[in-house]
Amino acid sequence: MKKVILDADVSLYTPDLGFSDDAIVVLMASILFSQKHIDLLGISCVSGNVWMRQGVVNTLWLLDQMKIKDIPVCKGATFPLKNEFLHVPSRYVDRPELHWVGALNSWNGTPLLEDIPFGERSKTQSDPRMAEDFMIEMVSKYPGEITILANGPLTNLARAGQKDPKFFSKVKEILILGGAIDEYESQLQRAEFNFWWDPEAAHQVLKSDASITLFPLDICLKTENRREDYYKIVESNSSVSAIYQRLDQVYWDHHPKSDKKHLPIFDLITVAYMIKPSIFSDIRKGSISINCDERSKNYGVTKLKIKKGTHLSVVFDLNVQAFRKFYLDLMTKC
Ligand SMILES: [Ca+2]
Repeated sequence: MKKVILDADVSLYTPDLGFSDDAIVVLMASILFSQKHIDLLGISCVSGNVWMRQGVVNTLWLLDQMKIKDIPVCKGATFPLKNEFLHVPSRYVDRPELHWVGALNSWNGTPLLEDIPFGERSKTQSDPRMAEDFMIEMVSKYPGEITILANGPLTNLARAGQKDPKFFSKVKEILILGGAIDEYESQLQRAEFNFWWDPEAAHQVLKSDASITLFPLDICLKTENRREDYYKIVESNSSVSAIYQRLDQVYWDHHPKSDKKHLPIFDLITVAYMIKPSIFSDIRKGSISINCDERSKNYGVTKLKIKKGTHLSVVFDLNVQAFRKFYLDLMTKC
């Protein structure tokens, strides 16, 4: 059975997108763990879409809903390694060129911790180990066996690599959601959020000797999350239907007139690839460079250089219908 650590910035819902894909990934990982498809060793939290502490509260709440008690949830980094603007976040808020500022929406001079908008926080405590210590301990115990799903900024992984220089060589593979390749040039004109949040961490992880598969915005934007799928899950009476219904209610309370039906859904990609790699295609080997010049407006922007024989694969395409089927099967039959 695959041994897995999920490292993520777990928000619960996003006003524009409805139920957050970060939260869905925690549910998917919980289901795969319950159905004995993976051995989920733990979930480590990092700031990004929400502040790290909020991610811990959200993750513990989600695991409570899934009646899972024995998965360690670790605290990780609140701030990025270096990104000095982010250490003074007020300087970033309201910058028009940024589409999404994530945790910076909850900032008034300090990272805010908000209540769960429905129900109570979990009474379960987080694990006493810090994210990087937990990851180092696990890969040392199971060298060459652990898959890390890195669905948020890469600060925790970079810190693990700084603390244990052999950390990356002991990981089996890292599946990373981050960066933008062609999409940046063509439409976005900005860095992708996860890498923008902590460009130095992304740089350190990508230049490590770990076996890495990267899922940039280029492929994320091809995914589809449909409202009709959402209702199929709610109506399936599966173990996640009630959670979907509650979060859906929050979405509609905020957007009573929204008619958005097809939206991309990013974070599920790493889970889908781990379980069904045959869904994916157009995989290119290469090396990635990241702009780590804080004075540049392209801070955090990635460039791919195609090169054979590197440890880094970048995935550009997927079978959208097969991806939807994988997601729906998992969520409606659990
Ligand atoms: Ca995320």
